[in-house]
Amino acid sequence: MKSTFRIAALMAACTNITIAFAHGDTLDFSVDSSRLVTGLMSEITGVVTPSRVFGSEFVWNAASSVFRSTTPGHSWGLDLQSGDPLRISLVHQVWEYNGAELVPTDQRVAVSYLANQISSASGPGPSFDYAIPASHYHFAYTLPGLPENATPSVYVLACETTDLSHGFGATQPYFIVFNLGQDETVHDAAIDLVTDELGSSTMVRSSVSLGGFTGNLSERTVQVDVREMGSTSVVESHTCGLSDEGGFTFFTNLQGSFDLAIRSNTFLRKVVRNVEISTETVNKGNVSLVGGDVDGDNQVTIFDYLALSDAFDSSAGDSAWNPNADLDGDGSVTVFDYLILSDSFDQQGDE
Ligand SMILES: [Ca+2]
Ligand SMILES: [Ca+2]
Repeated sequence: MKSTFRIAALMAACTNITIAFAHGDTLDFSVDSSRLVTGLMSEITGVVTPSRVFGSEFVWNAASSVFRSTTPGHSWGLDLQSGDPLRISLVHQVWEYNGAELVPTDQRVAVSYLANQISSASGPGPSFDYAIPASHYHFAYTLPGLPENATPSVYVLACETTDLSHGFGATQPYFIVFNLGQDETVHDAAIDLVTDELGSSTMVRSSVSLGGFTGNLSERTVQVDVREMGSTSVVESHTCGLSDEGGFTFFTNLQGSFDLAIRSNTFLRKVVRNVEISTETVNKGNVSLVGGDVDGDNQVTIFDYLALSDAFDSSAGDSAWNPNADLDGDGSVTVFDYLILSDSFDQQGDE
């Protein structure tokens, strides 16, 4: 682990050193091997330790009736300076720590800075650009929709910061572990788990096109099985929420070459072969999936026709309703769903 002594930058970054001491440790951006890297800077000693995991606390803000946090603060090293443009992106759905594991949750975390405001989503996507200000700065994080008596919990936000002016590579994804009223021992356990599972992980980024589907992609998931190359043996499985555009990400500590088997409900499986996973973010581009598999056996046959016929003309709430027959996702089973099925009739998904 490389540590950097950064007291000079700390002094320059803080207008009043006694205020800085009242802060938690800060999220520091520096440059290593031509890429932006994140570190944890002690505001007591100025020492920067490379890190991709940061702790923070949500506190009820009575004025705005919302849980709010303004830590970690941000600092930066000598390769960056005030005025330089950066982009913060939220790269995954928020996780909740249930005391044993990280579970994707519908709870969103909103991030704001000056006039910028974004909220995490069901998949990757939201981002804003900003210029590094003249001094140490803070984003505000809030938990929209949670009341003051909300159940204590721990939430994890995945972020990526991109340099827009020097051509430095983007940071590896980094993770902020927010405590909402939980005992600090639980918060610490969550930080340890995030450090173990995500703190040195590789992000795999891809997207799907769902043939004929016209509904809301952000309400859907894909299952990605990471397989041994040339085999159907599954090494790891991920259920990934989609962005509005079909984007998804997952994090893995695997390294080497693997096949990715990608599947979504009523769509045939597609295997993307020979995907090299290293320590760098992997971009796999778009994968097109073929729809029409009402009964989920990974082929489109007469049985899918029969199941669709049984549900024909039904909508949610009707006795004949079968959501899997609503292939285009418009909320009812119509001739348009038949057309999707006809187009892919007799096809089967990859094994
Ligand atoms: Ca089928
Ligand atoms: Ca439909």
